[in-house]
Amino acid sequence: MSTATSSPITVTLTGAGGQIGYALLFRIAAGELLGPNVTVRLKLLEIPAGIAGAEGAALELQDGAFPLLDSVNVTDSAAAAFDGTNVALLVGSRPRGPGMERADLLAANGAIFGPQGAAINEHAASDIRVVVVGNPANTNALIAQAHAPDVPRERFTALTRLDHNRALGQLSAKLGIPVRDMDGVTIWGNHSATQYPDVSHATAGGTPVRDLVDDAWLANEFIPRVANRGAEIIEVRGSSSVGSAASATVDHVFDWVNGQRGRWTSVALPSDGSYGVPEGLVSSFPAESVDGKWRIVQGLELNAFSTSRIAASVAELATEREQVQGLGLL
Ligand code: NAX
Repeated sequence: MSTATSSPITVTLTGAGGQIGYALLFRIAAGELLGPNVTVRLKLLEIPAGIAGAEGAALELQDGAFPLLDSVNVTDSAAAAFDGTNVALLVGSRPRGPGMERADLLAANGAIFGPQGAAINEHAASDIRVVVVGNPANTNALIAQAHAPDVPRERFTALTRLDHNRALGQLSAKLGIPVRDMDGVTIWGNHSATQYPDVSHATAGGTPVRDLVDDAWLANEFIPRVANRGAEIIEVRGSSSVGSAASATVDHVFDWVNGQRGRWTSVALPSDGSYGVPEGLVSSFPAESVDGKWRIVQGLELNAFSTSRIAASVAELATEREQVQGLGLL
């Protein structure tokens, strides 16, 4: 039985009327996002077309009688939604429609994430932490961060924890070793098919993964499977990842706030220049949560294969940054 011990934390969820939002809400209300003793005020931001979905979810939250849930507010106003926010989960975004070019997609999402970043800058609590889930997640996070000049930039992150968890799942299935005995896996770069799932420093049951698998399996099966897992899920279940995406979002925030549970993870955050990634690009790195802050794991040696794979994904991020700069979104 949990006993609430803290004053409420304000969590804002955008896209709360959507699929991932629905899966996230019940885990947040159950105390899995922040911990079993933390009470939560939920603010749900939707566009007018999604308000009914968010309101329906709010009714169900009421019916869940969650002891840790203080209140639920549904709004289509970003200013109201981010007022006093401590944790922002930016899930709502504009999906790519038929015939839509990538530039159109970036522009449509810039129109969402720029104003949301500005509203966070103006209204959120001083300890605001942001995770962007809505795609293209890394560049959406970059846009939001650029519109929040008063917020330390490392408070803006994008989700690559799902890719990280997918990598752990694939390794576990291949080696017959539980995920809890894995360490040192990294997702580098963009949350896209160019991402680099890297096991060069990984161990499974204490043994280096490189001693347990061969190069061909890594290059031809593991890396493409992890990088394209989202498409595989769509093919098999007929719609995109929902429960696993919500679960990874919970993992990301829980570790950020409460500290690492033993091993490093993967987080997309504004580069400080580490590993040659141009400063400011929101790129995935190996990271540990220390005293409530993400710290990039330093000093890893990168072989030629890793270097070229990271460079390819980072080049894609740099192109996206140029495109949104060209559109006047930064
Ligand atoms: P849904 O289409 O089910 O839900 C999206 C919701 O966002 C809708 O209810 C919509 O009304 C709302 N929305 C749109 N614009 C908004 C705005 N300006 N403010 C507030 N709400 C807004 O999509 P869902 O399956 O929930 O996926 C959400 C996003 O997550 C998509 O962009 C998707 O591509 C992305 N994903 C990211 C992943 C990651 O690992 N980073 C993995 C899963 C997922 O693909």
